[in-house]
Amino acid sequence: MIDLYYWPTPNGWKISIMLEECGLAYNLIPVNIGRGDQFKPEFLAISPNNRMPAIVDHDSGEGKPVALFESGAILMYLAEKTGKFMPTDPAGRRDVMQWLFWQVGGLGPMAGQLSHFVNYAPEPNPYAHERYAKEYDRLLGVLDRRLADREFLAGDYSIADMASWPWLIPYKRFGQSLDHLTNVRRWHDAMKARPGATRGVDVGKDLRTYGKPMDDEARKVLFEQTAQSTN
Ligand SMILES: N[C@@H](CCC(=O)N[C@@H](CS)C(=O)NCC(=O)O)C(=O)O
Repeated sequence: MIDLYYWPTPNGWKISIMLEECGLAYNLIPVNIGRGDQFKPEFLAISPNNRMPAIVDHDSGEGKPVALFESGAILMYLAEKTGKFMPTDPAGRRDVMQWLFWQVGGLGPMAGQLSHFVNYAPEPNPYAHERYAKEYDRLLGVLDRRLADREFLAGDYSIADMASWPWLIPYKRFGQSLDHLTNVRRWHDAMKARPGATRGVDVGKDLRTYGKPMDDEARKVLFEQTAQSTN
């Protein structure tokens, strides 16, 4: 069985989507990031960056449980474990990896910063807002051109799509339109039509705080972290 340390946000959805798509059994362990669960010692032992998602695979086949943090690493691990959603030929694998890394190093962080300045900044910051809005738009332009002559990001449906789609879902909330991005729109609709992907996004729906107004306690836990933060 796999323990999934999770809170329903775009980064969490990447892994719930993969687990649902693979049909793997898992045990959901909520990590309420607005209440500081990410700083509990038992969670930090698995995820020292105090971020979810994380997993512990008790059936790793390696003679002991495997613990992993960072969504990209978890997706690669699950793809290798199941032989699903990542090609095994070197060229196909490289293709998936470059788009997976594009997501974890680009689309995710930029969308996350945009979300911060659109939804959570205590006062308007036009420079930061515009900077991240343009960068998010630029990245969606890259995605749109990539999808111009293919159905999915890299070969068949893969972990690169599962990593990227969650950061498209809240596009309206980020003040973004898909009107000028025909290929992204088609891909977004194709992802939405996949039962496994939508089941993944619905995991822990009743716990969802993402997209709702944030209270002072959550704001303090999430936005006042420093090198000294351990709880
Ligand atoms: N690079 C990480 C990012 C994960 C991440 O940012 N998770 C957020 C929620 S979307 C989190 O756990 N935040 C807790 C905190 O900021 O303390 C990954 O891809 O797994």
